Amino acid sequence: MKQALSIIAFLLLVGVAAVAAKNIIEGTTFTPQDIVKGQPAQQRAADAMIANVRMEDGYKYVLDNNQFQVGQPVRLVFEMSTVKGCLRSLVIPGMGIRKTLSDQDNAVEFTPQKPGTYQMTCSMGMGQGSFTVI
Ligand SMILES: [Cu+2]
Repeated sequence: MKQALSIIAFLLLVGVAAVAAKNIIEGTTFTPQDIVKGQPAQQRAADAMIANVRMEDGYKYVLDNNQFQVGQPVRLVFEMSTVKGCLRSLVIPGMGIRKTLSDQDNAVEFTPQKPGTYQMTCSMGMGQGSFTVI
């Protein structure tokens, strides 16, 4: 009897582990088909392409990754110690983004819908940067 209970407990554990493994695999797998389907950014947030942005030479927004894909969410994270004054007032016209960055809120997210080259500037047009979408 005791042995039978052990076997049942063991089978239950195996079942739980199998379901957990399946969830982990399905939750993190990202295939090209997912991009084509173009799911909403919220659902695909875990798959966002992250690019870090810092200012160089005072007025250049420099991205450590500046090529993105149509349909894949992008998260730009700004290194605020390098982004001063009006350069924190960020505009990316092609993505409909106009945002004042702060130390507490130093990122913007968007999902590119069309290939092309996109400009980013400060609200006065002094700071300049760009990225491409393929
Ligand atoms: Cu400016």
